[in-house]
Amino acid sequence: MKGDRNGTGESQDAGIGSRYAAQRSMIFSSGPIAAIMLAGKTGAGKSSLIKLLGGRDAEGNEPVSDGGLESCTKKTTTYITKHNGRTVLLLDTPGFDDSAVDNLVILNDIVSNLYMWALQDKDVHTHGVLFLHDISETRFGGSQQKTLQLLKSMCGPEAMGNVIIGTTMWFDKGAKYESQVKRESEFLMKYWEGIHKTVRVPEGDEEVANAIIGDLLARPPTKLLVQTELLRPPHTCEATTVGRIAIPEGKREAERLAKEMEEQKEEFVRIEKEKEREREKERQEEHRRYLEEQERNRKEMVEEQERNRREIEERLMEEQKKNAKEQKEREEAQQKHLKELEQKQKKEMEDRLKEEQKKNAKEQKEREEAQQKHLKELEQKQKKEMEDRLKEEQKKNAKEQKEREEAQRKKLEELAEKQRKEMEEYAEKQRKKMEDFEREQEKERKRVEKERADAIRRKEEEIAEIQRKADEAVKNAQNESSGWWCSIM
Ligand SMILES: Nc1nc2c(ncn2[C@@H]2O[C@H](COP(=O)(O)OP(=O)(O)OP(=O)(O)O)[C@@H](O)[C@H]2O)c(=O)[nH]1
Ligand SMILES: [Mg+2]
Repeated sequence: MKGDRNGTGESQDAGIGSRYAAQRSMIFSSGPIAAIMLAGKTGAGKSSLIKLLGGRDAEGNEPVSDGGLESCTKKTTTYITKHNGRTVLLLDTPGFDDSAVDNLVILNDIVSNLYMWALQDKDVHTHGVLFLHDISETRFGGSQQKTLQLLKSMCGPEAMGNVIIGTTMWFDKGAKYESQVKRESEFLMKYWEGIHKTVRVPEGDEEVANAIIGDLLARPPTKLLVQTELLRPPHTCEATTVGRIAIPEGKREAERLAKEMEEQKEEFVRIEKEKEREREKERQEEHRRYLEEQERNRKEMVEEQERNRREIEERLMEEQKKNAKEQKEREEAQQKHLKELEQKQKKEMEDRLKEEQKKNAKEQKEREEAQQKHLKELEQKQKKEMEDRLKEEQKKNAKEQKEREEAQRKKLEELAEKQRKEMEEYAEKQRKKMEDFEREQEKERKRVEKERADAIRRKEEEIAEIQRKADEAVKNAQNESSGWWCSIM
């Protein structure tokens, strides 16, 4: 709406535009049509009434009404119906509530529809507003008052003559009905002035519903204040009376909500931190308890083990004592039994031994006799065999001896022959050697003789020389002594 400066509505957003175009093609085929807005708190019965009047949306769907606490109609929707052959647009609106932000959204939604009607002034004639009020509500609460305020500022004093208040949720009779009647007059006097009329609207009463529509259609078409304001520049909701009330409130509330959200967020973070600290503390405490528990358990376990150990030891000792006693008894019994057994066995053995001895002695005797006999036979046999074998052996040995001697003799002869030959060869060799030796001896002897002769000759020569020298010396000495002797003389 903000950008719609030419007042034609062409620049409305594509969603609204296409929706409107669809509606238009259906609606305007039968000339100008009447438009009525239904308003009121959530659950007042707006959608039910439109359904009762046969209203259908552009897709042919009837409105959805619900008895839940939650608001059923979330978006402003135009429904089309016929009244005495005339096409009527019924604008189903969501109920205002205590939230200014939500109200701003709802208002924007409603206002955009009203603006479209105003733009189609020639085709769409606004015939008024049917405001439904739940008369069973005992209090005229905040959202009721807000709804009233917004509706009044939307309609403006002039259009209030085209507003019908329809009261719903009537009880049939009784005290509750009476109190509803009382509330109805109070409510009318206190809050509404200048309206066309009030009507009681029993649930599902088609006649009353149609009568209301007929009544509004009979009124001259009007323009709600907000429509008039929107047709003037700047064509914005902010510039309308209702917008000036709702928008700052919405903004304030939005800011308040944002602030609240921020505070809540901070509070949440603080609480979370606090919780985390507490959780940490609890965890630590839990951990400490767990450790203590563990320690306790461990101690208990150790004690339990100690107890068990002692118990087992005691039981073991008792068991051992018992076993020792039983063992002793058993041993004594065994000893006794063994003794008896031994005596019995001894006696049996003795008896058996005696019998055995008797039997053995007899058998022994028999065996000895048989053995004697057998030995004798064996001896004789062996003796004979020995003699035969000896004879044979002697024969054999004599033969073998003879053969051996013969062989030895032959061997000796061969050996002697061989030795003789060897001796001869050896003697021959020795003889040759001797001859060689003698030849060598001869040679040596000759050489030695020669050497000796040479030596003798050399010696003789030496002796001759020495003789000669001695002679010469003697001669010299004689010569000298004769001279000396002569001198002495
Ligand atoms: N007892 C009783 N119930 C009614 C009357 N009118 C409507 N109802 C029931 O009230 C419930 C709510 O009705 P709706 O038509 O959905 O109310 P609304 O005003 O459209 O509600 P929102 O869409 O939430 O704004 C439904 O179950 C209706 O059947 C009435 O006059 N008396
Ligand atoms: Mg509804």
